[in-house]
Amino acid sequence: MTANGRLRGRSLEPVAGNGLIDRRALIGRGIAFAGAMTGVGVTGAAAEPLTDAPWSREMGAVTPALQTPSRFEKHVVRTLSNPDNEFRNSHARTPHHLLNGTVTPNSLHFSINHSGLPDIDPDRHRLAIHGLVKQPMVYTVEALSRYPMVSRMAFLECGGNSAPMFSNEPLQASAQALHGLVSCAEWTGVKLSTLLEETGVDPAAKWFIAEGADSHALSRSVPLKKGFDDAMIALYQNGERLMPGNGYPMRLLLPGYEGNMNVKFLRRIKLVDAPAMSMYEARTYSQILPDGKAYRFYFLQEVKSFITHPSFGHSLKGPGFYEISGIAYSGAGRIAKVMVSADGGKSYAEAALQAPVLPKAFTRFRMPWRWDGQPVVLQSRAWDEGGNVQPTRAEFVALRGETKAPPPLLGFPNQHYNSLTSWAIDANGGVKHVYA
Ligand SMILES: Nc1nc2c(c(=O)[nH]1)N[C@H]1C(S)=C(S)[C@@H](COP(=O)(O)O)O[C@H]1N2
Ligand SMILES: [Mo]
Repeated sequence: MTANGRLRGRSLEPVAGNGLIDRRALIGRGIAFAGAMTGVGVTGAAAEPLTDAPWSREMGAVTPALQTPSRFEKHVVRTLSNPDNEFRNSHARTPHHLLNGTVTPNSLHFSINHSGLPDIDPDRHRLAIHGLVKQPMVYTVEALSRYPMVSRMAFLECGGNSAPMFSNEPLQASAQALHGLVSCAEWTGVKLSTLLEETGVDPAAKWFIAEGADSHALSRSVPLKKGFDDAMIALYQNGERLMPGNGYPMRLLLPGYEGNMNVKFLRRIKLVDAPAMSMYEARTYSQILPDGKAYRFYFLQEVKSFITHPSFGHSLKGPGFYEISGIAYSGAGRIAKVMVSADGGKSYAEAALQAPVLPKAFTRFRMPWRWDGQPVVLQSRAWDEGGNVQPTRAEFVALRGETKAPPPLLGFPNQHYNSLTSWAIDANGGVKHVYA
C-alpha cells in the first residue's frame, strides 16, 4: 500500500470524541477526502455538463483602478459601535467568521478611534523625538521613508477584546462581536531603535511616552527596553500606506502589546525616567481583580485562540466532513500547539498549524472532522512556545471574575480575556455560544 493509502486507512479513524480526525489526514487531503464531499455541493462531473451563464457570453465590466470585493461579498464588513459619529469613541470589528487565512485585509482591520478619524496631511505631519535624548529630532514622513525599513507580521489586539466573555451567561453573538477587536497584518516601517541610535539616549531614560496627533492626544508610557527590542514606526500595512483608521500616516507598533499602546497618528516620543500615569494606563488599563488588587502595566496580550469555522452565524448543512479552523496567537511569541475538542473539553486532538508559524502573529489551525449529526460542543485551546496555555473558563473566572449579563462595555472587569470559546452545534446544524 502507498503511504497515502496507509494514511487514509488510519487517519479517517476518529482520534478524539465526536468525530475529530487525525490532523495528518490533511497532508493527503485529496485522497483522504475524495468521495466524502459528494452530495454537499460537489457533484460528479458526468451528472451535469456545464452550461454558459450570462457572464460567460459577453464582455465583462471595466477593470477599476482601485478594486473592491465582488458585489456578492457586500455582507463582509466591519460592525460599527458608533455609526453616527457621536462625541465618543468608535469601534469597527473584524468579521472573523467570514474570513480565512492569517492576514486581515486593510479594509476589514479592526479600528478603535477615541476622537474620530483625523484627516492628516502627510506633508504637514511631524514626529518629534525628545526628552532624555542627546539630540532631539523632528522627522517628516518623507524623511522617515528614506531610513532602512523592516517588514513583519504582527497581530494587534485591543485589551478590551472579548470583553463580552466576562458575562456570567454566554451571549449569543458571533466571533466578530465577541473577538472582532483583533486583526493581523504585515507592517512595514522604521525600527524605533534605528531612530534612538540617531538621537542618542541619556542613561537616565527608562520609559518613553508616545503621543498621537488626534484631538484627544492619546498617550501611553512604554518601557524603553521595548523601544530597543521590536518597536516599529509603521508606515505601511499589507504593502500600502496605513489606513486612516489604523494611524495614517504613521503609528507606533509594539508587537504583542495591548492595542491601546500602539499609538496611531504618532507625533511625539518623549524619553523620560518614569511612566506618565496617563489616563489609559492609570485608569482603563489598570485591571481591577476580584480581590481588590489591580494589575498595573499589564502590557502583554496573552496566548489565545478561537474557532472561526464553524462558529455563531453559520449553520451546518447535514452530517459529513467539515474542516474546523480558527485563529491562535500569543504576544509572548510563536504558537506551539492548538488542541481542538468536539465534546466540550472531555477529549482533545491536536490541530494542524498552517506554516509559517510566526511570533506574535496569527496562526491558522485546521482540524478535519466528521460530524455524525448529533449535538456537539467545539472548542480550541492554544499553547505558546513559552509554555503558556489558555486558561480554562473555570480557572479564568476564579482569577479574574465575571459580571452579570449583559456586561458593561466600559467598566470592570473587561480587559484581557484569553480563556476558551465554545460553540455548541445542535442536531439541525445551528450554532450557539455556550460555556463549557
Ligand atoms: N492616537 C490614537 N492612537 C490609538 C487610538 C486612538 O484612538 N488614537 N486607539 C487605541 C486603541 S484603544 C487600540 S485598541 C488600537 C487599535 O488600533 P487599530 O485601530 O489600528 O486597530 O489603537 C490605539 N491607538
Ligand atoms: Mo483598545
